[in-house]
Amino acid sequence: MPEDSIVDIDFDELNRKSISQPLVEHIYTADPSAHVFNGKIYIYPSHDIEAGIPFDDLGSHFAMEDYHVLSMDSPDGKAIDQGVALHIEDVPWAQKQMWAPDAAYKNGIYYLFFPAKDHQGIFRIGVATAKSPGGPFTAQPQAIKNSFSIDPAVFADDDGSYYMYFGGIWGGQLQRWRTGNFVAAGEGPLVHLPTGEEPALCPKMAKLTDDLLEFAEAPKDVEIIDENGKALVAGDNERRFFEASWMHKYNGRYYFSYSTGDTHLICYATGDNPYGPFTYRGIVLNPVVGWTNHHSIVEFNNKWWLFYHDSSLSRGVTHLRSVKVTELRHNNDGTIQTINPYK
Ligand code: FUB
Repeated sequence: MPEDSIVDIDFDELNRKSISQPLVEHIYTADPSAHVFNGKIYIYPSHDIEAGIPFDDLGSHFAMEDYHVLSMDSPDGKAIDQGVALHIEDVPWAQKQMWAPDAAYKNGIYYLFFPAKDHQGIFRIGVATAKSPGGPFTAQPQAIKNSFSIDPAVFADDDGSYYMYFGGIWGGQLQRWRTGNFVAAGEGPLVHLPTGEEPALCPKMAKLTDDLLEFAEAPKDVEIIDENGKALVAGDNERRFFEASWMHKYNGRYYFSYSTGDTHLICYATGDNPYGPFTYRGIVLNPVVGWTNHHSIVEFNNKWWLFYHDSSLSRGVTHLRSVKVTELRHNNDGTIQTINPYK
């Protein structure tokens, strides 16, 4: 990830123009996955820290070591930090970099899904369970079999099926799995990537087993197509997938949303079933301060909410972000109104 140029920003002015303020300020939080459990909003973010690791294009400076869960009675209420929900020292298979997590509930158990690098330096996705939504969570001893890359988002469909969407290119290593096996050789963010008119790398998805602890099927590509039915190409940086998968369902349609990474947008694509294909429809959120853009979309009290982050509180430090929330509106034709994070 290239360093963003932030030196010229007037942060006091920016914060005045911001459509929302950080939900908490005592810690840095990012990548918010929001869910409604027992009538309350629970947010599962990354917990950003200053680990003193130099910036590089593979995100080594995102060296997070634990997760905290935030809870809110309503989107305009106070966010309460529930404390440490899971620490990397309590995850036997994980070595470093606890990146964007997600959560789910089934049959009296709360599940935390999270990516981290294993002891070979390969991103895997793990599961931890708890009796209450704020944790503490107990990790499974091994990562999910055949899991790889980052940013799990678990979607519970109306028929009781659960699906995980995941993947991220560059630091998220998705490009190293093109053959189906991890290719360790070759350094730098751009190796192994398709280019130009080649089809873009797809995010991945898999149905979960009944106990939500494993994949019930081999991961499949999530195809994102344009209005003519053609797969988005690798050179289409303003529309192609980079990271930060999310799924929500609105009026019976499946909305797959994601970050475009180096063009800093949250985009969305719609389909008529959880496997896709999904047709590109537009932009959910324009770029925020900081390099990354990452979100979740959830319904609460008959309104829809976008949880997202920016680096305004840290005055532009890319790896010190803060989660925020704002209302999201669907138009009558099912499209989403694009949100500008600063007025
Ligand atoms: O928080 C670390 C990484 O930054 C996430 O996994 C990505 O989605 C990006 O937000």
